[in-house]
Amino acid sequence: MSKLCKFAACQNRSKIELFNKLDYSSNTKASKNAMSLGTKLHEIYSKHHGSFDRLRLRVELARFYGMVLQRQILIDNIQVMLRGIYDDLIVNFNPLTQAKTVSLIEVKTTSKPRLTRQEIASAILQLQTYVYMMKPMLQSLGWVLDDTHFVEVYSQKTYKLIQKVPVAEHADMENYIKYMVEVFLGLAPKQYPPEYVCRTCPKNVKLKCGRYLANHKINK
Ligand code: SF4
Ligand SMILES: [Mn+2]
Repeated sequence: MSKLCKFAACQNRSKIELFNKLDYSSNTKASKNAMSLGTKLHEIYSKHHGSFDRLRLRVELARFYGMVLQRQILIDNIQVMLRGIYDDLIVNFNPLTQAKTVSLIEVKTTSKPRLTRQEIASAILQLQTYVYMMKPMLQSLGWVLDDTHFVEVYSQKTYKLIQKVPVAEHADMENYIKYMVEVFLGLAPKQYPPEYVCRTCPKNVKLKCGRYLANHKINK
């Protein structure tokens, strides 16, 4: 899911990452450490957000739909399979109405002071895709989705929450997924990001990017 949702930052990068087996063995030790620290932080995060309702709902979801959630949709005769593991959720309680609603959480970790605009855009799209994917599942289990969900960004240095972005449900997710599919199939023109975005693109992706190769000489 996170590869698909890089679409919001660079359409070409998400296509390359989704449809190629990329060799990440050239990743530096530092980036590997950052990745495993990211995974660890995700775990620490979930342990500290325990409420009874949250745990109950997580267990119900896993029991009925499995650990890896998936939803199949048919768009213009093309089968699209969304698959992924959501990060977390919170169950909100409104004492006035006694109503409980569910907000989904997308957790990101970073060693930088903040995520870039493109990284936030990808995280928002990822969260909205999970909202779209999980809405019928939550409804079937008798839960109501809240209007607001959150992207939470944690520092890999201090473990503190450094950014919290409220996110609404996507207005027309089905149409947006259709657009992504059209771009991947070459039926809609691919939009490229401004060139400064390429500075944070991994080398093994750059080596497969036509625009990058056309503009730069790369030492392989
Ligand atoms: S090098 Fe730039 S244009 Fe190419 S995939 Fe990476 S971010 Fe996208
Ligand atoms: Mn995450």
